[in-house]
Amino acid sequence: MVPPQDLKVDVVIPALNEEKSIGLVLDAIPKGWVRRVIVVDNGSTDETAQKAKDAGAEVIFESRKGYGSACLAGLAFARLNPPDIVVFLDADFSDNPAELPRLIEPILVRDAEMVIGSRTIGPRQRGALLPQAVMGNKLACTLVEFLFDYHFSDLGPFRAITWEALERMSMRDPDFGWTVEMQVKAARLKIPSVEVPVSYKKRVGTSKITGTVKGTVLAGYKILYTIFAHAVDDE
Ligand SMILES: Nc1nc2c(ncn2[C@@H]2O[C@H](COP(=O)(O)OP(=O)(O)OP(=O)(O)O)[C@@H](O)[C@H]2O)c(=O)[nH]1
Ligand SMILES: [Mg+2]
Repeated sequence: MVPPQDLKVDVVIPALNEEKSIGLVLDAIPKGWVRRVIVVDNGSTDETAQKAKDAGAEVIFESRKGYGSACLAGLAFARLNPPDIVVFLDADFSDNPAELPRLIEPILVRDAEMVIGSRTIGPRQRGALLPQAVMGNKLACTLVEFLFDYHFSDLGPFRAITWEALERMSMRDPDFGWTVEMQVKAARLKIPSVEVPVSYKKRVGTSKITGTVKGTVLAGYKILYTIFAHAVDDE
């Protein structure tokens, strides 16, 4: 498929000390599909920002720490000149950016407004998703299905969503609850969502979340908390 000429797709990439991988990620993004790539540097102490600039990305800085804070800063920047679709992507080269059109196509041809790249239904390199990530995802998706009646098989970071749907969500989680917040809000707002398989491989560089005990505990806690908080809040 060729992208429609007037389609505006912005990619938002939160990045914290990813100098080894950020260039690989940016080089692999299919340029014809994307208007601009916004890398949000969250206080990296390495060459992440310079590498991202060298590879042609717009780099913004966010001093409030956390994955969600970085995403929010990227969206605040995008809002000055909003796209039609936002794609979120991690900076560690676990996902394959070349698969980006796969995430956009259901929005163009199938009336989907949010498309989750699912790593559990896609081919993944052995050991790319650690056992704690597989189990945590399964538990979270089971709870979301039970409480909100929407089926997801993953909380994967590689995802596309229309600007309009994203604005309706009023996203706010500053850290690890970001991905599940978006999915729970999609369910509550009945935003048409689909999943497509994406491939996943071992990250380049050092893990900050599921590869560390602290990251796993904090992320697991925050994800479950986010699901239950939305379940009891019926505004
Ligand atoms: N902005 C920001 N980004 C972060 C933070 N922690 C992690 N990231 C980014 O979020 C993405 C995911 O972090 P990872 O360390 O890969 O976590 P993970 O995918 O659970 O773990 P791996 O299995 O090791 O890949 C990467 O692009 C990181 O650079 C943070 O505090 N702030
Ligand atoms: Mg990762």
